[in-house]
Amino acid sequence: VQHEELSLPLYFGWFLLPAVQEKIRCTSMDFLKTLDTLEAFKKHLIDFTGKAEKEVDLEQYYKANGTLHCTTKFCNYGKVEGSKEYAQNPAVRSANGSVFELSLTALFVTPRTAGARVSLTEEQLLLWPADAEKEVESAVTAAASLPRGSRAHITLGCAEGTEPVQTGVDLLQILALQKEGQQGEPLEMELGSLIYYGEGRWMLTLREPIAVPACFSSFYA
Ligand code: 2AM
Repeated sequence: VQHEELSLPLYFGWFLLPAVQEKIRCTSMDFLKTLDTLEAFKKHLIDFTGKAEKEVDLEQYYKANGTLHCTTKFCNYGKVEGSKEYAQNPAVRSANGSVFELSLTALFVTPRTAGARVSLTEEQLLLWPADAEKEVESAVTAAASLPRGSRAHITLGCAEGTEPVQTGVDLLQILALQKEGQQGEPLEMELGSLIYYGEGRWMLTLREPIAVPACFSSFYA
């Protein structure tokens, strides 16, 4: 047991199986390519560039970082509060190495991050830390009191200089705006309906959720 205490990982999460990594990256690239060419998106380009006339190539804008995964608990090798308790949770221990089916229900971008929303099942919520949403509480998200698991996502890419932890924050902000009813006309696209939430925030809710097999495990850098 003592040995285990010393070996807390950087984080726990669901790791997409190799066969679906490529598929999701393609779906993501297709989405970015389509978004890039939309008149509605071009109208708000300044959100991304800061300058009216500048162009942006979304496919180059976000940098991919490693294996696609959905973080459950960020532990930072035990430096984060609740890491040890999380690692010792019987549900977490018994899930280690098991394959789950994650449901991706939306794709979103902001000037900082690109991600996929993951809608967790009751069984998957057993592996979700109780305080994950509260950690990023801001005036916006607090007012919305979003349900547990709302932060679940896969980071698809980050803009230069942005850390991946931002993706979940961006997602929670979009969901809070959504809950407040702050949204324009949805744009119907092949994959689903696209809504602009201001300040460069776009979310495409998928008509058909994408099911992806993912292995629950811990990650040590
Ligand atoms: P992500 O889950 O949005 O991709 C290693 O940095 C992984 O842990 C990344 O996947 C990252 O973000 C996640 N991460 C980093 N810092 C975090 C934090 N403070 N809270 C939650 N997740 C974090």
